[in-house]
Amino acid sequence: MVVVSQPVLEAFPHIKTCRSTSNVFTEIPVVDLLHPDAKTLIVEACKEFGFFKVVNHGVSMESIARLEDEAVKFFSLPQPEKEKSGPPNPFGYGNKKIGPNGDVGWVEYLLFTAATNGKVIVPGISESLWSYMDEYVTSMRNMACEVLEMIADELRIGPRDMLSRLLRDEKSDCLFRLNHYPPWSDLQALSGRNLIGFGDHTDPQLISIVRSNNISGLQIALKDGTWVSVPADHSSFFINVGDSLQVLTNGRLRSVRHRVIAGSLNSRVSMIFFGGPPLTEKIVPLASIMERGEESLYKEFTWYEYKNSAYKTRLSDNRLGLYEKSITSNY
Ligand SMILES: O=C(O)CCC(=O)C(=O)O
Repeated sequence: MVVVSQPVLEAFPHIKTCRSTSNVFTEIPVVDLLHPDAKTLIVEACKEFGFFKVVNHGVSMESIARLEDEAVKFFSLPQPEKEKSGPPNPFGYGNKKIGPNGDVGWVEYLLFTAATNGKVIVPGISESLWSYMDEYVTSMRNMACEVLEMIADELRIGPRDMLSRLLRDEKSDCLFRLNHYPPWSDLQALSGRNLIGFGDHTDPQLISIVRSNNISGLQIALKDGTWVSVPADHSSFFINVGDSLQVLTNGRLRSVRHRVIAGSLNSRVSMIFFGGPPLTEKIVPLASIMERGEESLYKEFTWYEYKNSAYKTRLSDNRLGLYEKSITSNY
């Protein structure tokens, strides 16, 4: 267990707290990937919440557990050992500081590229962690592509691989992240408030797949802005729609704002695959989705431009706002 003390929090006074919410997301859409109605349920969930849970996914619990064990081993190393894998520039180990613009959270993490054409070596990562990660990332890319193909089918937007090709491309810009939220029970000063592990944000990519151990903490914002807690389920995956998929579907699918609350008593370990397109890809509403006379809600940009502009903002900024035209969506 990682023991934290009051001076640690004082050294990071910008770590935010929030009021506890008693709203549990009980109506979370659950999609059985093998069910004949899966694609319809996925699209409904992406329109309403930008978020759903996947079961019957075919990823073996053994491969997930192996990776989780290696991640726990890494995060249990003495701090100076972990620091040898950092700072994240952008890949590697980070502690409390998230990104370059002053965001902090009660989290430590490892960030890797998940490109199909080779990896960026991070020092201090064991052979077994690399190999379990490779295996896991391959399963996640396949799952993300399967979901994107179901979306393309259901929305009738041309060839099935219209969206998934962006993640299969050898220049795709996918990422993989391991997060560890240490317990903070000895921080008495919080007096009933919750500590933010990962501040609220939307993911800039097309799609993200989150899996965690059985400790809750993930929350999403509903359309009306209410925050709801997602009950943990270590054997399932949670899928988020990202900003790029919202743009490609001209607002039909909703990029979901989410955050993580760090638990006071138990460590949370999560693993997230972020499906991003090649840097040169234009992120504009697909011609095949637009109805007659429908206008794009967004100004044109490439993934490279969007990624760079997102990198200059704070987590909670409305990054897509810069690219929105002043037209109201019908969806
Ligand atoms: O740790 C999690 O469950 C989600 C974290 C997250 O949203 C992120 O890393 O972008």
